[in-house]
Amino acid sequence: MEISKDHPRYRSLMTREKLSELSKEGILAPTGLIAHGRGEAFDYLLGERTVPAANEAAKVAAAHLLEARRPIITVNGNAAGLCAKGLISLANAIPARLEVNIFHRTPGRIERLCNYLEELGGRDILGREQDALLKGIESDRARCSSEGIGSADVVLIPLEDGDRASALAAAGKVVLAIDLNPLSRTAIAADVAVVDEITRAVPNIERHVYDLKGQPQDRRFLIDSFSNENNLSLIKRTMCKSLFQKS
Ligand code: PTJ
Repeated sequence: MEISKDHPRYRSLMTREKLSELSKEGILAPTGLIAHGRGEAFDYLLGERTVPAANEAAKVAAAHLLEARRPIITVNGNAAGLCAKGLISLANAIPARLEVNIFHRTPGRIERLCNYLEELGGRDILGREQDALLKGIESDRARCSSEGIGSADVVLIPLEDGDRASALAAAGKVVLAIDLNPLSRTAIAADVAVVDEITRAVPNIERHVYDLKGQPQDRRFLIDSFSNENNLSLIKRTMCKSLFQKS
């Protein structure tokens, strides 16, 4: 479909077209399009920008990723479709491994996602072999890689569902979420929820990773003084304020 560059929602429309194509290719799950629409609605309430509370959470997420012994970044269809290159770049900066771990799971889709990341420069992608189980999850959605999520101490989960986020937290892992919905079970279960659009959040976390390298004291101070609950309250207040400004 032809979209004029002058259209005020050009970027959003182009992203939708891209996701629609990736859904036809089996990279994005069909319901990933619905999840994207929910995200857009919340982003509208944030003014489609990184608000100060989200930037603070991004900084703390970067601190955790640098403090981790075995950091892992999980990748699903939406995360890959929206931000594959950004996630690869972040993984290299930390460094961390990427693991394809999807909700709507078929062996073919896992393979397609791994190939997609590799074609874009991703290395040592985990997920093809899923030889560990995450406790507290019914069905094969519990499956993960023992080298990746299974043995990770810190897990960054962009756009994850609430069950898996809670199971990761119950397994004692530090859970860092990227989720535009501050009311979601994922955002609440996380140790750090970055309530920001993934294509802004990921390069922002990477920027903080570079800033915090060689600063272990700053990292620990950031981690110790952060409250996810307080941060989510700030985000919700920002959203409410924007609702009243727009009316
Ligand atoms: O590829 P799969 O099979 O793993 O499926 C991926 C989806 C996203 C479909 C699956 O994990 C799912 O159903 O997720 P949920 O439970 O709908 O949660 C997705 C969350 O991501 C929602 O809270 C959305 O608000 C949020 N979200 C959507 N788009 C963005 C986003 N957060 C940040 N940036 C976005 N662009």
